[in-house]
Amino acid sequence: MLTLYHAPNSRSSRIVTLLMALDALDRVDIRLTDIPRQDGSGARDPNNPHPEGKVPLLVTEEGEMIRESNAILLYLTDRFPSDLAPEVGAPGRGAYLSWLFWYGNVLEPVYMHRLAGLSHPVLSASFRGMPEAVAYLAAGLDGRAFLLGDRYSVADLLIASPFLWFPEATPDVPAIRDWVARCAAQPCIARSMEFDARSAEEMGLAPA
Ligand SMILES: N[C@@H](CCC(=O)N[C@@H](CS)C(=O)NCC(=O)O)C(=O)O
Repeated sequence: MLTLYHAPNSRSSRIVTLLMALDALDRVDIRLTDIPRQDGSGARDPNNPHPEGKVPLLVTEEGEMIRESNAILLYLTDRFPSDLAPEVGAPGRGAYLSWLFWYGNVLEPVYMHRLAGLSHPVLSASFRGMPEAVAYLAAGLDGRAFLLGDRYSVADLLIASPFLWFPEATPDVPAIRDWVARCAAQPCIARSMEFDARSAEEMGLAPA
């Protein structure tokens, strides 16, 4: 069985959301894991084999470790094919891969730079900035309900995730705000939040 190291209300919640959407929660052994949180609570869990003690971490039946949210999402959507992600060779696969990797390679760094109040010519030369990221996202949603077309996909699950955690960070662009609301309304989101609330209680963590 696959094993997922998961901390409630963290980046690994996105993997639980996918498992909910795939109805595949029973295909994965979910190990609830403590992590150091930005508010000073929590601590590294010695039972978590992630090289940096982070989550998410997926371990395959063969003992291979897969780290990084987008790599894990890709692995799981390839392993459990569904209408949430185009398979290799299917139309939309290129866009799917591009959005997954754009999230990790561009959106998250740019978002963190802004949160930290950082600006530097080296950063903007490599990543551009939030206005460019917002414009790219808005262009991607032009004439579409979701990033890959008229159907919710794992690209939406991942890229909308920071705006579901921090709604105040949602760009003030009607197409993006409406898309975030459509993503938030997916049943897998509510199911994943319920799972996290139960897991947090089980671990004795404060509610999110
Ligand atoms: N780029 C990684 C980031 C993973 C990450 O930073 N996870 C946080 C939880 S939101 C964590 O485990 N923090 C604990 C720590 O930094 O020790 C991914 O998306 O998987």
